[in-house]
Amino acid sequence: MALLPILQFPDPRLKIKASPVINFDAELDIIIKDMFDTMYEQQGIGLAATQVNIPLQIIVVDISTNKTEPMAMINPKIVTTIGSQLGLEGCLSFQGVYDKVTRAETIQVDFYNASGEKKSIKAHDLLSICIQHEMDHLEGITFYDHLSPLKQKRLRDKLEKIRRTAL
Ligand code: K1U
Ligand code: ZN
Repeated sequence: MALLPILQFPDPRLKIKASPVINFDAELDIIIKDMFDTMYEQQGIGLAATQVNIPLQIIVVDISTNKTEPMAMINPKIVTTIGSQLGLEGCLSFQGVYDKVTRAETIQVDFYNASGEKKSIKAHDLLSICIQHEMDHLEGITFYDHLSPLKQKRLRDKLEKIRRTAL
């Protein structure tokens, strides 16, 4: 089992736009396995390759309570969105802070699985929020970028306090 270090805000590498995966090979399988290990170890429900300093279009998600619904999505594309929802979000690159973000309620996502097969799913509620959050990471966007300047300042102050007391 390999645990990957997670980049922490405001690391500039979180702003890098990820490139499409071209080779569906053993190296990709290792990256995906390490990303799941890292996500589960951190009690996350999602992780984007950008967060572990791999600038490729790979996300992993599992919103189940007992780690039974792992899904790796390669080169994901949102093809349809319906409605909107306001949900509380966290991020493993912003440990200990949460805020509300407006996202599409339902999305249809086309992607490739680790074997290079084309797939499509419809996602609602938390799964929809999580996939949109992770796909944002691939564009170099974090949930912080969705907040107002005032909320961004409050979040930065809270992060600073958390990190200061953790030392
Ligand atoms: O991208 C990440 O850093 C993972 C992030 C995904 C996410 C959580 C909540 C809403 C949107 C996206 C996390 O998993 S942070 C951990 C967390 O806040 C959480 C864990 C379990 C259930 C709900 C939230
Ligand atoms: Zn995140």
